[in-house]
Amino acid sequence: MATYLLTGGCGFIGSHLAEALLARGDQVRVLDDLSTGKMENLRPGATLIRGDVSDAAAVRQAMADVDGCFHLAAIASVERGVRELLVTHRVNLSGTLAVFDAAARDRLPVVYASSAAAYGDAGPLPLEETTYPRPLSAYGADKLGCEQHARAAGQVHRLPTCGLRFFNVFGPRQDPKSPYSGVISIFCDRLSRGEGVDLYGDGEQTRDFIFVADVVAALLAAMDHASPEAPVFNVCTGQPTSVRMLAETVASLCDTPLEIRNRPARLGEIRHSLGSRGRAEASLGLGTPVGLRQGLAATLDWMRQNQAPAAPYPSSERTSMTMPTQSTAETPTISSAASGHPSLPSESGTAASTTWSAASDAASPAGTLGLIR
Ligand code: NAD
Ligand code: UD2
Repeated sequence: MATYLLTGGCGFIGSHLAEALLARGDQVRVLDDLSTGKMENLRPGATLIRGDVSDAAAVRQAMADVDGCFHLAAIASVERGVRELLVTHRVNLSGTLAVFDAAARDRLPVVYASSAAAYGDAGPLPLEETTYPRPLSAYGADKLGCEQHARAAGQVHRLPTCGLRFFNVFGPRQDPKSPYSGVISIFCDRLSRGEGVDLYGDGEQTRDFIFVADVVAALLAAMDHASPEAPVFNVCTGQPTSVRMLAETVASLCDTPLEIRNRPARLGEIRHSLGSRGRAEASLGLGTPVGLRQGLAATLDWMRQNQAPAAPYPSSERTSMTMPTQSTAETPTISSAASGHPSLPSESGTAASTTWSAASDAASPAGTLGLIR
């Protein structure tokens, strides 16, 4: 049994990783400022330190006595990086440096989230890790910066790291309501309600959509590959899907007519994004990724269980679950999902549950794929 610091553990991907670590008996300490993460994403059994990853003292404190760190905390939005350059840079690059600095003291292994955004408009497709990156956004440039600093920390401090370039990740718990939501969460939310969807541009742009369970499998495997050589791996399916095809597939799974509202193409968008799985398959030993339809069915299944208009608890009980607000990270607030929130609702809105798959297994065939491998 190991103890891991998981930054961003109240976010979409982090909550699934926490679940997988806890299920195999590891201890999970989460560092999260709850800026985009949610308290209800804190998995029962995990401990939360509410603090800012760019606060070096808070990170050092959170890193005490752990065996390694999964670093996922970031402002995961290209658009916010455009509007709030210095804020996102502080979290996305300086926050990663704070993690590397704290880990370097004891040479603790760090697995961190990079992004396909580091490639920008590099080519040709599929993108290999050896492709020369050409980021198009500050977000992508900062993620590439994390990789460069990982290499430098490996050379200077012998810090073992492993970077994962996630492509377009989707699955249960991805928030469809934020202005930065991923297209799959938006389409699943709208179409499962019988509403229309917006299509930016001609809809023929393609993405490499990867289900969150496969991302978790890559994160777990990467911990054994952290090294001072600072390896970097794509986390992708190698399968392109056009946005129009995606809309049609979700509509057919929802058994609803597809109403498309055509919108102008987003500025600065990448036309095609497709990764090569070769290096990750060879080194991390990853299996065949979950198919798009299967992942979509699981996502829709979760969404239907969470779209009920009535909240699972009366608002007064929800208020009691809220963490005390804190203005600085110098005195991080610590709480435990198990002891502090014994009645955290499961995503099905029923009794507390430690795993998402337990609720969904019974509810749909898609649930049989589970999230933990
Ligand atoms: P998310 O927004 O759901 O999770 C990010 C978490 O980090 C949240 O819980 C948030 O509260 C926390 N956080 C943000 N700023 C923080 C700060 N200053 N201090 C402490 N915690 C902070 O996003 P996600 O989709 O789960 O992304 C996880 C990681 O994966 C990020 O590093 C992101 O850049 C990367 N990534 C995601 C995708 C994707 O498709 N979702 C693609 C490429 C890379
Ligand atoms: C994703 C990541 C981003 C970065 C980038 C790497 C998300 C949310 N964003 O940006 O953080 O890692 O990949 O290259 O995962 N679209 C529609 N209708 C909608 C919403 C989106 O047509 O309602 C289109 C959009 O114009 C784009 C595609 O769907 O062509 C995917 O959009 P996205 O926001 O899910 O992700 P992307 O690839 O822009």
